[in-house]
Amino acid sequence: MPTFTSKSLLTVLAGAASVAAHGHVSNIVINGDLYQGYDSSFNYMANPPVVAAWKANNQDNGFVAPDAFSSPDIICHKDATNAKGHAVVKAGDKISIQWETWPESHHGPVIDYLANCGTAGCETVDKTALEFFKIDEVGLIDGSAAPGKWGSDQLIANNNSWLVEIPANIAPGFYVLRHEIIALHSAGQPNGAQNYPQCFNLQVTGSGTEKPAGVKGTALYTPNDKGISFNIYQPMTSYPIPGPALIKDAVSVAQAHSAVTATATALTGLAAAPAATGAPATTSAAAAPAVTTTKAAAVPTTTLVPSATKAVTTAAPQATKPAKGSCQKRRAARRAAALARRHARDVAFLD
Ligand SMILES: [Cu+2]
Repeated sequence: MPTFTSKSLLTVLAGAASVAAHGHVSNIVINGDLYQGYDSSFNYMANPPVVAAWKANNQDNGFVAPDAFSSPDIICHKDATNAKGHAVVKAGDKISIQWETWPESHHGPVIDYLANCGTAGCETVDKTALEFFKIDEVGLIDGSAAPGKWGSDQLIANNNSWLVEIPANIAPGFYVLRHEIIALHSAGQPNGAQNYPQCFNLQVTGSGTEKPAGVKGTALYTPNDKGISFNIYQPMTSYPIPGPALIKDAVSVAQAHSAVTATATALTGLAAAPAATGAPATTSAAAAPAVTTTKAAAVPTTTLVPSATKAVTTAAPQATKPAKGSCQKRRAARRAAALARRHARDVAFLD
């Protein structure tokens, strides 16, 4: 790992933090239907669109560090608030999660969880009460040559997208999908892992009966977990993916890229999903998710629509600016700035 002592160099790098190529999820695709993610431009709109994605204070595409694993920030990213809408998916169907970009240097596992929101739905649920169960995980794929080939590398190779299947036996209802990449490029240092959780509200349809037990978001990880404190700059034979064990019905799917055939609008409220087939409202009646239909069969070859929703972060992240007169806030800001500097350095030199 390079060490830098030049103050001016650090200053330059700190400035790079706002333009560094980190990521967030720009949309999800279910049976060809594209549901928009949360875009930071929504923060400046009087009437932002209702989306299935949770809002979070990660305009800098930053991360949650291990020292925040017991804070609510780890649940759905910093200061996250409930998505106002939800996407509809039939149990057994797949969701393609599209990141706008992901830096190659940020090697690590890709993990997906669900948490049931109960009868009140996910639009108002208290996030600290959610209990997440794991439905998908890909960690180290090949560790023969450091820093190894990881789930994150598979994601990049798959056009920065990740395919996850909602287990067919999951009971219908409202769920939060918590999708996460954990970047390990600095994880050999204390508090060095970087978690990038992203949340979406789902209405799962179908006739499943399973209601797996889960773990509160603030209890998913600890800073000392073997898969959190981990050095990737050495040959590796295995990697212990952190978090609870996969549920028994979890399905491992081959990564593929979903074609986009329509743009869907997030639904609101607690009404039953529109079509008995679980097909989203915007697709035609013929678009049953069965693979036998000719029209809607997912053909994982077409390139995704160009991301018109790509976030442009021009302003430097000001969230770290301390309020006047608060010692504690100033200390937190200093720490955040130090983290941002380290982050910028990581990207500049490891990318
Ligand atoms: Cu980073």
